[in-house]
Amino acid sequence: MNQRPSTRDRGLHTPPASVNGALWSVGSVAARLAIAGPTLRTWDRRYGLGPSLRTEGGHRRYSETDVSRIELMSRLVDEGVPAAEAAQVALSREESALRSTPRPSERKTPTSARRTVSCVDALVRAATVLDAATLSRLGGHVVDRRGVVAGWTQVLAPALREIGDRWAAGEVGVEVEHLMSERLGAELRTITQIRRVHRAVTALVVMASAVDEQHYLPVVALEAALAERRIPSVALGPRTPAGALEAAVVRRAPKVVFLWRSLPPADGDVDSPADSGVLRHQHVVLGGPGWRDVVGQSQPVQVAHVHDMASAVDLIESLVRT
Ligand code: B12
Repeated sequence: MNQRPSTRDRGLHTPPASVNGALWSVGSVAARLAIAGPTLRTWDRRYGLGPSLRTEGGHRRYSETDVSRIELMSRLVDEGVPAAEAAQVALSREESALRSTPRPSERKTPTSARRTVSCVDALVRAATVLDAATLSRLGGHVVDRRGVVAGWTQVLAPALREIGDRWAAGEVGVEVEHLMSERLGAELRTITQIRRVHRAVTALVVMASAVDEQHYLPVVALEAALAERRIPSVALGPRTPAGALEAAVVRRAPKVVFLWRSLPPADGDVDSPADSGVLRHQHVVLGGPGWRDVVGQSQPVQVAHVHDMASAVDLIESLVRT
């Protein structure tokens, strides 16, 4: 608190000039963001989410960065993030990242979409700065509140796509992808654990990623989504060798086998599950863009290709319930 500017802006919506840029009173921030003044004071007292400056008389004076933090807090609370957690996210956000966030008036999107955007933004930023705690908190919150299918489709997958695009553009390193998958995967596995369906003797579904396929998070998400519907499954992991998958199928006799492939096989060969002799009694469901070469081929086993999480869960549920 080095600066103690004397201001007379109480109640005005336009901030006074200061050596540090614009400063806003509680009333101005309240009017600008449509948040009650007492709420702003509570957030300051309870969570330390307050102004950088006070006048000599002790009145709060918010800088543009302070206002951006309050605005992020408000959006997260609107989304349903508990206030204490929202405050931690807002306080941990770096100043440069806050300033690049468009204001609601600049977004031209409806409120519900804005809430989703703010969660995607917050996840992307947390991943970019390798903020593991925020990734876990927000990721967990999103799937708890929205459910796995909606949480994955509306928030987690868009955030992952954005990080993938930033990796492809050379803006972030692969460690960001690793940490993000690790933290989100842990939160999704918590859902599966809570439902305890993995303890069931019968695994109705066996899932894996294809033999040379490192991408696996969609399988972890699908496992959690099936657990929400109380459908027990066994997920074998990334890069599952064909022989291991077959052994699991023989042992657990599932009704459905789900296989994920993000990338086509490196050697260009089509590793169609139809090549497997043991999959003849199962429904085979393929997910991910890497299977495109298999599609359209005549298959001796029943093979379906699904293109999103909701269709995958619905199809698998209908197959295991028949
Ligand atoms: C996390 C991640 C990783 C992690 C994976 C960790 C893990 N446990 O899964 C790690 C770091 C290991 C990794 C490695 C690699 N990755 Co990577 N990775 C990703 C990232 C960011 C998310 C992957 C993911 O979960 N995707 C699932 C969802 C989020 O993707 P989506 O596009 O929305 O999915 C579409 C459909 O699949 C479907 N869908 C979405 N969810 C679900 C769920 C179900 C059940 C179903 C059925 C459908 C479905 O809807 C979408 C619309 O079509 C993606 C970015 C991306 N766009 O996917 C890159 C991405 C897939 N990776 C890519 C690459 C190049 C690699 C590497 C080759 C190089 C690298 N980055 O190091 C390696 C090697 C991988 C290998 N040989 O297997 C590229 C692939 C480009 C391409 N098509 O050729 C991507 C697209 C990044 C990019 N923009 O360039 N990766």
